[in-house]
Amino acid sequence: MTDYTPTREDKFSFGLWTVGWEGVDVFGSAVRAPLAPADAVHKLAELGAYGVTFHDNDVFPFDATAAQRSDHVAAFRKALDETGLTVPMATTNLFGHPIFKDGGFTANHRDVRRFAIRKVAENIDLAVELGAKVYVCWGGREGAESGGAKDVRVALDRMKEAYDILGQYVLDQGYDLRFAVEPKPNEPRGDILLPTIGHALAFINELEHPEMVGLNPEVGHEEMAGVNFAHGIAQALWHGKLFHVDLNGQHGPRFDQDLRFGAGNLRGAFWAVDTLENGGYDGPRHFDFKPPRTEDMEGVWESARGCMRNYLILREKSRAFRADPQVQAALADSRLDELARPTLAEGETLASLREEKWDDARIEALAERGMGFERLDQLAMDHLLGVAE
Ligand SMILES: [Mn+2]
Repeated sequence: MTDYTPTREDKFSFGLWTVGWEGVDVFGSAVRAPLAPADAVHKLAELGAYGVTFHDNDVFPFDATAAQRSDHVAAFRKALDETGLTVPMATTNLFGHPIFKDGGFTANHRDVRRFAIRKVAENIDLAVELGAKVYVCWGGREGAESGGAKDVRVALDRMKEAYDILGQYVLDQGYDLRFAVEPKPNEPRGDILLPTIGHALAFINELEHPEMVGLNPEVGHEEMAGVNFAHGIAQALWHGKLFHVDLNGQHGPRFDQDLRFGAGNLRGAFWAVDTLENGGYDGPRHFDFKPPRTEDMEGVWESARGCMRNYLILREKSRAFRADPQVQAALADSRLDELARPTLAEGETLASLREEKWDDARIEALAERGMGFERLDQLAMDHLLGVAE
């Protein structure tokens, strides 16, 4: 049993916009004062995070002059230097300003698209300067509320064009930077393009440089679509495309709750941690959550602490689950070892498979055999609830 105190080796990172969220929502105004990026950096470092991430306009306002921008960046950089916090990822705000009301990369208005691509390129320069290795693209405004408003096939041409232009820019500059698409099904748009992990994976294959583009799946976004987050990131890992991950909490298909990690679907969170820890993911454990607007700053930091604490608790539970001899026996009884064996033996062909003799007794025996999944799942539940023997 550990005391669940995070260390930098745990690779926890937070977006400036998470702890800095003032609580403005669809129905209400700000409940908390603005938080200076430098103050967020210092506090996150104190809490045990190793990294901080940002949208361009988390660091400087949309309408900042060049001199103002440079002052804001200097203050942010000073805090990074003072704390040793890294910037593993950065992203662009292509959703806040009214110019992006119909999207950035896929806005029907061509001038808006040109402005959006330029804004991303400028922030890529800053991201690389600050050491980022992943550049996230969340297209929250890339979508529509009505059928005729967006020609989806043509919009995807424009989306591809944007990624191709920006990918070529990164190559030309010699930057060590990869892109990560963040899927979301809806909100703020009625329907967003690239709504799930699967849609995004298929899109990436159509790009000029698919090797430069992967995914930044978010727990809540996939669960809003009613799909299994752990399965989604497992498939992303299988494709070699899990470049980054956004951890938070969600209660099923409803508005985007952005709860602290571990709140909401706790069993889903357990399997997400189990998949990250055992699936070969080595990147940041990044929290993209919103401390509820009921909280003062004390509550904000409690919420941030809770994200890391819950991850560490679940990591410990996952390790204990995998190490438990009863679980190992149950996994074997559930034939997980057989799933790992290729269906054809070495050198075998479909013809030799078809030569195998089958009779009714053998078919019936296989049909009758239970899979033991309930036993296996209850063992997971016992570990999760802290009553495993
Ligand atoms: Mn996110």
